[in-house]
Amino acid sequence: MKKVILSVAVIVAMGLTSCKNEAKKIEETTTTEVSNEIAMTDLSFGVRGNCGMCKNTIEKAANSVEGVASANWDVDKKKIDVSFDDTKTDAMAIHNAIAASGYDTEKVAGNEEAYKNLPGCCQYDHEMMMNQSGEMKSDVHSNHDH
Ligand SMILES: [Cu+2]
Repeated sequence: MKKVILSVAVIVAMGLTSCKNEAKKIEETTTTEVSNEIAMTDLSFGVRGNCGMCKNTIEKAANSVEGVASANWDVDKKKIDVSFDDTKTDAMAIHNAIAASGYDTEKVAGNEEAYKNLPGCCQYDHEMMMNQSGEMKSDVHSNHDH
């Protein structure tokens, strides 16, 4: 009789253990899936510029860097949002590419020669504030993104 009780206890214990193991396995699988997603680094920094033509030049420069997935410069905020693969490039490479096209970033001053070759309307003020809130704009064109 004692033996029967003991074996029942063993079976129950085994059952509990296997349940626990299964739960743990599911948890591990989920974690692995998350870390397997392609890791894109999102970066925002200030870039000076005036208009839509500047936007094209700045974004083209950023996109020319290998590993950059997307670049979006905001004319009101004087700020760029870049998404890139950090196994292929880094933040400084993007700053340098934009500066080489003639535009000042937070970290790198724009190339002078390239700046002089920009269309007149694009020759932005070197004292311009970067990373603006976008609320104090005096321009009639409003860019509704909400
Ligand atoms: Cu411009």
